[in-house]
Amino acid sequence: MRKYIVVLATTALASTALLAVGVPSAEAASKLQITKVKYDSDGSDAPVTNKKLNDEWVRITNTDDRTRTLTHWTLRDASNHVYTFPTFTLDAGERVWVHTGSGTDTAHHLYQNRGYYVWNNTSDTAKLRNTSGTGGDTCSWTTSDDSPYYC
Ligand SMILES: [Ca+2]
Ligand SMILES: [Ca+2]
Repeated sequence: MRKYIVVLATTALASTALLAVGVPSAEAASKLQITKVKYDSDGSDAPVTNKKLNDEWVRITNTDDRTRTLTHWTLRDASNHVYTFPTFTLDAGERVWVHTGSGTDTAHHLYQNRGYYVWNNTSDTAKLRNTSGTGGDTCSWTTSDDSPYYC
């Protein structure tokens, strides 16, 4: 019986420690959030077309009340395929869609100019990082679904 109680106490301690680690991090404090991801473009992946590549995207929202800069920030997948943002700012409350394929960058649409899909259809993680390689936001998914995924 005594051993049982000790185990319970240890488990409680471990849970508390985990909670403490999970609380306010730079990530939670980020004002630039990955809010939506369409990781599986409509229809079959093959044959690959630029239209389908651009139907694969990550949406980033500036949740701050002031303009935020994304210049030279990075967006990467779990396999470390890295996209580096060009000179770019996002006004308060605005959103930008980062498409996988090619196109002309605008105030709300950026293009990674890739020749193949980058976000896995079954499971993957999108990581947004600042110029120091820290902060930003992360979004993970583990289900196959061609509907946009809300992070
Ligand atoms: Ca995909
Ligand atoms: Ca598909």
